[in-house]
Amino acid sequence: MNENLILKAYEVAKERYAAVGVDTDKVVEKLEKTPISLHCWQTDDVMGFENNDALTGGIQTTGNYPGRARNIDEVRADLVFAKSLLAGNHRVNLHEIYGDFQGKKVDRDEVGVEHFQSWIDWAKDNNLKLDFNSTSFSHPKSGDLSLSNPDPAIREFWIEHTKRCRRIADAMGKAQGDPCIMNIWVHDGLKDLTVRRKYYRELLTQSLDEIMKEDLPDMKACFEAKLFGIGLESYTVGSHDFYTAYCATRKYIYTLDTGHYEPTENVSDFVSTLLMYVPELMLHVSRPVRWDSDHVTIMNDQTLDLFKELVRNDGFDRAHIGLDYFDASINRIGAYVIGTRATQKCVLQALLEPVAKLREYEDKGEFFQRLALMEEAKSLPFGAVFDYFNLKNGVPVGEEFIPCIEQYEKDVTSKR
Ligand code: RNT
Ligand code: ZN
Repeated sequence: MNENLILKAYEVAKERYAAVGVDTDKVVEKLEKTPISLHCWQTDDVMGFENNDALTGGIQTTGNYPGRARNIDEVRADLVFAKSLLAGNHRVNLHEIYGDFQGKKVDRDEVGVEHFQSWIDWAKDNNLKLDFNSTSFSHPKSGDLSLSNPDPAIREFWIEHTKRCRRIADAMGKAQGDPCIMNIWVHDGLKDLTVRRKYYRELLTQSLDEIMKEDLPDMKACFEAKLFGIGLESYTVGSHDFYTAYCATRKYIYTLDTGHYEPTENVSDFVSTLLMYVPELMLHVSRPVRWDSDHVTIMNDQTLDLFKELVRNDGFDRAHIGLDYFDASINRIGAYVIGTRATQKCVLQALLEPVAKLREYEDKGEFFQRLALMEEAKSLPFGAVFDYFNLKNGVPVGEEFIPCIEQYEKDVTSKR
C-alpha cells in the first residue's frame, strides 16, 4: 500500500474526528493496548490432543477445508503466523484438551501444571499471554450433565477437573504477571422437556461453589451462559438468567458469548445491567447465523453495538475480549485474521464515537441532535484510522493480508 496515502488519509481523518471532540491518536494507542484472546480451537476444529475425534457437548464444526493443525507444533505455528498479521499484543486462549500430553493418556481429573509448562514457555517466547478453559465436552464421562449430574461420582470427577484447571490458570497467571482468565462453560442440558429444572441448577451451584473455594490470586474465573446445545435443545442448566444471578450474587465475571442468545435479541442490551452487578465481563465474540453456528466474526451491527454499549457506559476497561468461533470450511488462519481484525474494527469505531457530545445532547433532552450525530458518526472515516493503526504496527494494511495467507497455505498448511 502507498504509505504516504495512508498517512495523508489519516491526517484528514484526525481533523474530522477532532471536530467532534475525538482524539484519534489516543484512540489508536488504546486499541494497541487492547488484547484480543485468540481461541486456540480455531486451528484444529476443537479437536485437542487427547486423540479423541468426536466433538460432543452440543457444539459442532462444519466444513472440511484442508490444512487443519494436527498437533501441538502445528497449532503453535498457526497461532504465531496469525499473530504476525495482527496489530497489537494478543493473548491465546487454551482449552484443557490442548495440554502437552506427549502422547500419554492423561485423564481430565489427572491434569496438572506440568502439562502446560511448554505452553507457558512458548507464550513467554512469543510475547503472548494465556487464558484458559476447563473442558467438559468430548469425554466418555461428558454425557448430558457434568457438574450438575445427580450421580455424585460423575459430579466429583468434573469438580476435580475444574479445580485442577483453576490451579493451572493460576500458574499461567503467575508466570505472565497478569491474571489468566479461566472460562467455565459446561454443556449441561437435556434434549427434551425437563421436569427437575431447579434440581440440576442447585447441583450446578453446589459444584461451582465447591470449585471456587480455593483462593487463587493469579487467575480469574468467568462463567459462560448459553441458550441451548445441539441434542440439548429444551433445557440448559447454565442459562443466561442462571449465570446472571450466580455471578451477581458471588461477584464473579460473566461470560457473554454473542452466539448464546435468542437470534432476535441484541446481546448489547445485557451490557449495562451486567456492568452494574458483576465485576467484569468476558466476551466471546462470535457470529450466530440462524443459530449458535459459530461463524467467523465480522463487522456487523451486533458486534458494533456490543462495543459501543461498553464504551458508552464506561465499561470498556472491565471487559476482556476473546474470540469464539470454529469454521472448518475456509482457511482456518484466514478465519482468525478476519475475525480479529473485524473485532478490532468494531472496538475502534466504538472508541471513536463522540460519546461526550452525545451524552451532552441526551442530558439536555436534545434527542434530534443525539440521533443526528450518532448517524453522522457512522460515516466518519474510521477506515483511514484503521489503516494507519495497521501501518503504524507494521502489519498488512487492508486486504494485503490475503496473499500472505495464500503463501502460508502454499508453503505450510496445504502440505498437511
Ligand atoms: C460453547 C461455548 C464455549 C465453546 C468453547 C470451545 O457454545 O461457546 O465457549 O465454544 O469452550
Ligand atoms: Zn463461547
